[in-house]
Amino acid sequence: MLEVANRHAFKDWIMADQPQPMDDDWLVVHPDPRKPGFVLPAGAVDAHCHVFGPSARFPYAPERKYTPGDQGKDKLFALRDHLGFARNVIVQATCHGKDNRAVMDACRSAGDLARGIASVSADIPQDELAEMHDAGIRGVRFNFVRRLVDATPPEVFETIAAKIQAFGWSTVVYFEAADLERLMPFLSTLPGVLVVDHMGRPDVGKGVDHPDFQRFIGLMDANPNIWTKVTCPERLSLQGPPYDDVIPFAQTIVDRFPDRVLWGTDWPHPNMRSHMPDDGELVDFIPKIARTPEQQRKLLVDNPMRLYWA
Ligand code: 0GY
Repeated sequence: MLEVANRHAFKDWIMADQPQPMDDDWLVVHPDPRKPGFVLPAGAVDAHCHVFGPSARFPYAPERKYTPGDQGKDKLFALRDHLGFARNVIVQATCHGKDNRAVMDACRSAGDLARGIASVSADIPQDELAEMHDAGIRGVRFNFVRRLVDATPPEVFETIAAKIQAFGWSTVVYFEAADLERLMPFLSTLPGVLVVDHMGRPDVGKGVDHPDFQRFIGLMDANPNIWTKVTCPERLSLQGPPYDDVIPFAQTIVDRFPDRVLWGTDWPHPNMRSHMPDDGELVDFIPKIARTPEQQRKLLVDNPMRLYWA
């Protein structure tokens, strides 16, 4: 009974004032994510999620490439509790540009239960980085996906990478598989841990043996500072739910690099145009890619805690 009551309470909450994205060709969040069948290990971290606004308080950036509907920290934290996560790593979404106030505010509100990843300019002063660190920021994101951001000169990234070393932060990098060959030499020069979003976005239609995916595996083999998020089957799948075509890719990475993988929901799923995933179903994808309790504990607890809470 309680379970059903909780579920209804959650649905009422998530549906309240459901904002429409201002870009009309993508979808709002799933209205009624199911309670996952997979019970997450104690202390599990959703290590890739976002907050959108609310825009009245945290306006979207003028240079954004899409305009979402507001999905603020309260809804993120309600989803965290509903799914059974203990913590979040909130990644600055491109719609907020380099204004990190929404992420910092969410981190401050969560206390020790959230960390943030920021987007910054090369001229950011050290005292602003220190203030971000106090708020819970533990990394920056370098985005190479041209539909999301204008191109950034490599020297800008190099300057930022040098500045954040004083804080022990890591760097999240987002690119698509076809760009890896050109990016590899540059990535290899960056200091500190690099966390590649969504397995480098392989084209799953090509199979795990394709040179593009093997190049990514080779990069992780060669460079122990490179981690990856085995995330976003909903973006990578050509088949749609339950995303079986993505399993071999994520399984390969988890089996080979169990100590350098992270997992996250990607809620509220920016730019999803094909379908809006059920976050409970995404959680139920985890045991298909991390098949032993040990792999699951590393993926969901040990690795994110070591990287973001140490
Ligand atoms: C993701 C993926 C996307 C968007 C962003 O910051 C963003 O806007 O990351 C995307 O459109 O592929 O990881 O959220």
